[in-house]
Amino acid sequence: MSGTPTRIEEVARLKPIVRKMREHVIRMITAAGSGHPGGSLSAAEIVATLFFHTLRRRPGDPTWADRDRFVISKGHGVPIVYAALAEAGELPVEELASLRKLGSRLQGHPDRVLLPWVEAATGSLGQGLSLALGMALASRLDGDRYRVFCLLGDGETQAGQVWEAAMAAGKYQPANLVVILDYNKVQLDGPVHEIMDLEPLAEKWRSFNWKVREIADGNDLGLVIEALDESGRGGGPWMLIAHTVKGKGVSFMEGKAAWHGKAPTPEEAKRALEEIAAHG
Ligand SMILES: Cc1ncc(C[n+]2csc(CCOP(=O)(O)OP(=O)(O)O)c2C)c(N)n1
Ligand SMILES: [Mg+2]
Repeated sequence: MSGTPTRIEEVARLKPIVRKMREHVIRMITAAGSGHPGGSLSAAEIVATLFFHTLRRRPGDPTWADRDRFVISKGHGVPIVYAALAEAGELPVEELASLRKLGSRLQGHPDRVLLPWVEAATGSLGQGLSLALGMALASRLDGDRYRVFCLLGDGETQAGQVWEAAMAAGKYQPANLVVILDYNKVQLDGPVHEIMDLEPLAEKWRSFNWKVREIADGNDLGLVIEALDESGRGGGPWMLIAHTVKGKGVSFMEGKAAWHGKAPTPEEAKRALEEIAAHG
């Protein structure tokens, strides 16, 4: 067969990659003895689609000037990015076990100096969208040579700086900025709607002059691919509200704030890996 793959073919190609990424997340956080499984697992389909379908990148060349940029603003979720880089062949799989170790390139939050595959040091929540907006405006000055994608957490969008960036993007209208919100409904210590409800969320972003599209199930590869295909063609700024499940793929982690920032025990990791292998 030749030509552009169909969406069904892309889903079939990405599915085993997503499963392996989830396995890497469990293994590396267990080896580290600390980390954030919940928000890494909820974003697996989004990050896999970006790295293996959407982003224009050059293997082995992290600073290629025309690469599409991806800023993971919810920096604590970076294990899912390390997992994608390992599957893409940019990081040795064995290195994943060095997560959060002193001197490792794989810090608990991304470090661009140590690891140029990540675009920005993030993890102080609320800052990544401002960085991404700056990159998108720079791209426009450079003749729109690259696109900029940014992943936000839902709890993260309670930070005021997110709305400053939202307002600035509404004014400057960077066509090549695409933001994906990992709307997993859970933040560090409880449900988002109880701590500081975001709703009506789509209306808020629309009123800031953004194009808004909801992804009814952000853990459904076909829906994620479809949304990124549309928004990746320009016409932004785009806000894709992806309804996801925190801890997706591991039944005892799903929807539980307790698994926001805790490593599984070796026994829990074994159960998690069995489930991912069975259903992933
Ligand atoms: C400015 C700032 N305040 C607090 C924290 C601590 N913190 C780390 S993760 C987190 C919760 C984030 O929730 P959410 O955005 O919903 O992340 P996800 O569910 O995707 O893991 C908090 C408060 C931080 N990293 N930065
Ligand atoms: Mg959340």
